[in-house]
Amino acid sequence: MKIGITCYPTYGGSGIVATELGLELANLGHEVHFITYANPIRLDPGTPRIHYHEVEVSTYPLFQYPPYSLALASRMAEVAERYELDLLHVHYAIPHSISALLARDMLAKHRRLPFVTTLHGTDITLVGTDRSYFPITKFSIEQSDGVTAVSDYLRQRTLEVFGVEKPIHVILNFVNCETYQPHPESRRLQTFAPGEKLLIHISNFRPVKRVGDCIRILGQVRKHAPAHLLMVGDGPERMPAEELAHDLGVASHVTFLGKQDHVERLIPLAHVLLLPSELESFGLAALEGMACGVPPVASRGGGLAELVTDGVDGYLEPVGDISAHAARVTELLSDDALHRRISGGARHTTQTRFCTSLIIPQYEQVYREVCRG
Ligand code: GMT
Repeated sequence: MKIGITCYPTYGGSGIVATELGLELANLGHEVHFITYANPIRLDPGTPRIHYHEVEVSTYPLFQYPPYSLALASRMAEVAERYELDLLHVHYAIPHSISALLARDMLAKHRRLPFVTTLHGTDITLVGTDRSYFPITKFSIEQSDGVTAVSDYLRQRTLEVFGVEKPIHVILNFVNCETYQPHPESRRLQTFAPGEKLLIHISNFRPVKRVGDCIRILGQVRKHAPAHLLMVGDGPERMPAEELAHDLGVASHVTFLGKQDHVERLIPLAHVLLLPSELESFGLAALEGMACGVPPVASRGGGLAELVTDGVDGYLEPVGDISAHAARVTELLSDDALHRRISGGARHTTQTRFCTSLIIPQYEQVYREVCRG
């Protein structure tokens, strides 16, 4: 098939899922056209059957807000026509779904161009419920030819919040089990903090991630076990987290690495992955950790419970309960047998439920259905 993919090409989970999906589809022989305002971060432009079309948004003094959604819709229609795309697949409803709807209508006289919307989380739980976007998000879901959600939790929330009657397919996120692998030797030889065990947190440092909790957890863990925390990513909560590390006297035990392209090289160095978010519709970072045999200690609730089985392949604790999170991390750092068991469980869960080969065919099936009409 010839598939157009649109996503936020930044360090968010939805952009990463969209990019990895495009790469896997190209690997399976499909022709994939990314239509985005910048090259997605994990996309190697030299990959066979991958094409990249930039959306240029020109400004004009009249525009206080340049109309990106319209520029995107024009580009989608143009690329679809020129390359004879079979469908568009947009990731994150706002505004991609509306742009796809416009592109579909623009071409309606000449060709059929169905579109699939994948809901990722904050497009429903935060932004979509904002009054300014609620009606148009609901409309875009109803108008999509196919809708998928990355967890059953997100599917339920969408049905509750928007009251839509559209069937929503749950297609869980996936990870490439060859790229994301354990490396016990590199863990032993890590040079960030020789002799100490590493904790890792990866996110876009938005308030929903509760990055300050990672620092507080480290503070408590260090009372019982030598540990060093790698903070990967960047965003509005980074500075407050750096200040908190100073205030709690643990600044020399935290390394802020900023945005990193190859997290698959960093994660295997760690013993535990911290994800104390307020809410995750899925929690892709936890899955990437599990694939590398790095057990997540994460917040209970949302979609994380569809991924992590408490005490089997990671731990789930109440949001904001620093002592509970810290106690689990301390156990994993101090008890090698326990760590081996949970780490093995994490890798096993990934291989049996979340590897690309298990998930990508589910997207292909949705594509076939919407193309049949
Ligand atoms: O977590 C973010 O702020 C980024 C956001 C996105 O859309 O880029 O992530 C969402 O999508 C990811 C990929 O499907 C999920 O793993 C994350 O759980 C979800 N984030 C939230 O629900 C907060």
